[in-house]
Amino acid sequence: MALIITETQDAIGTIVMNHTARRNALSEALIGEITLALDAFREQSMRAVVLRAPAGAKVWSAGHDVGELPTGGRDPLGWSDPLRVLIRAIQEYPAPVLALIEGGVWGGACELAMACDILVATPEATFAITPAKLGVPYNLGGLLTVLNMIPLPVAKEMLFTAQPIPVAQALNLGVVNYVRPADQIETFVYALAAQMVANSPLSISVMKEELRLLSSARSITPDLFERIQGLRRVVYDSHDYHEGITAFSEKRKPRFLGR
Ligand code: LCV
Repeated sequence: MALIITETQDAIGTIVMNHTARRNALSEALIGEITLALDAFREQSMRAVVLRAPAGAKVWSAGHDVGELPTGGRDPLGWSDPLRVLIRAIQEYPAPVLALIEGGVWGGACELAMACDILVATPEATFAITPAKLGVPYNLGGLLTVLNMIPLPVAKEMLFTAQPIPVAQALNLGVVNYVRPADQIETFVYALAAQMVANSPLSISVMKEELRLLSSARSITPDLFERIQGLRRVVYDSHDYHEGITAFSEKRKPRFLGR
């Protein structure tokens, strides 16, 4: 069963995440279909991509498929983790990717939305960054995506509370470009995409890549890298990480012991 719906029109490719039974949880299978669609759009020289859930969705995406997280002893968000692969695919796609957001955006799906170039959401949309709720040590690249989008105090609030923020706050912060009602958002997003499609695709793709390189340019020493890896290993090897994952699958609140 296809987990996405794709269409192309006027050099704009559309990907509808359509695994609604699992609230578009970003499973390896769903991510695989999205990345294949992006490859096809690149082949077809699509000059803009719209990433969305079905119209009227209450959940844009429930984030990383928790059932696919390792149960301990292995970095849950390593370089080759499907979510990391998807984030890079979006950031490296050589044209604007517009997130059309309806409903709740959870966990790694927040990073997916923030990896897009333009975010347009309905008034009902919410954003929750949830590693702390699961006991997950979010990875450095993921935190950099967040930090490039959200002022530090608000990023810390979102990371430490794991609670959703309303789209009005996201708009005030500049995380979201526009808020439009559900009955107008589709027309608005495709008109915005059409404006970009009419401009030079070479100029836009180069500027998108320059901005990606500039926003990820950070000096990090081997000592610093190894210290961070060690800190994160303590977490994903901990009782609390295993408890967070287990509690989620057992549909109960986790009991974190701080070890
Ligand atoms: C697997 C799911 C999921 C799911 N995985 O529908 O950022 S990090 O570090 O935290 C990263 C590791 C990450 O992204 O973790 C995931 C963070 N996501 C969340 O915490 C959201 C978890 N989901 C929910 O809170 C609810 O599903 C929402 C509020 C999104 C929707 O609630 P609703 O009542 O509409 P259900 O909860 O009934 O979900 C429908 C089915 O999808 C599964 C869920 O287990 C259920 O499966 P069953 O029908 O087998 O019970 N599901 C939902 N989210 N992230 N599976």
